[in-house]
Amino acid sequence: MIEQTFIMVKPDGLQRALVGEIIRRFENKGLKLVGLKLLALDRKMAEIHYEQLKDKPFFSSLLDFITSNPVVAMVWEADNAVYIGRKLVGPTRPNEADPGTIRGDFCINTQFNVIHASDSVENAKREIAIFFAPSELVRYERSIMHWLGLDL
Ligand code: IDP
Ligand code: MG
Repeated sequence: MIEQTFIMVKPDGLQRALVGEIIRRFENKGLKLVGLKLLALDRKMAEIHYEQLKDKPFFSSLLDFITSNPVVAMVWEADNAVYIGRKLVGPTRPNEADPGTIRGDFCINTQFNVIHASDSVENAKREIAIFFAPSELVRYERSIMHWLGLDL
């Protein structure tokens, strides 16, 4: 099933100049970029994005962190995009993330874990709608799609 997933380079990823590296990994894997923006989250937007974590002890610290500096928000599309996105990113705790994953390769702290990836198709839809108007998701064809098996 062709899906879209919401991926966000967090403030630490932007400050550490990892945006290009992260985009490269999603491009290399074969996902299609359909939405991209650099923005600063306000607290309200951050609260909505992380609303499922509102009872966690780290919620307010997470909001401080995610609103402290700009982020890069992206939507990537592929067959099973949500599952693939989580695989490329790795588990939440960087010390559990294997080398080869983004978190496994680039971070060591659970909060400063560089990147967000949707954890379900339902959450992907919800998160994409927070960050992107429908008109900001761009439809286009790439000839390489045939060779990635994406036009099947
Ligand atoms: P995920 O980003 O892997 O989906 P979630 O459990 O949804 O992980 O948590 C959202 C974000 O909150 C994490 O990516 C991380 O930045 C932060 N976070 C999660 N657990 C902790 C914690 O135990 N301490 C501090 N920050 C945490
Ligand atoms: Mg999550």
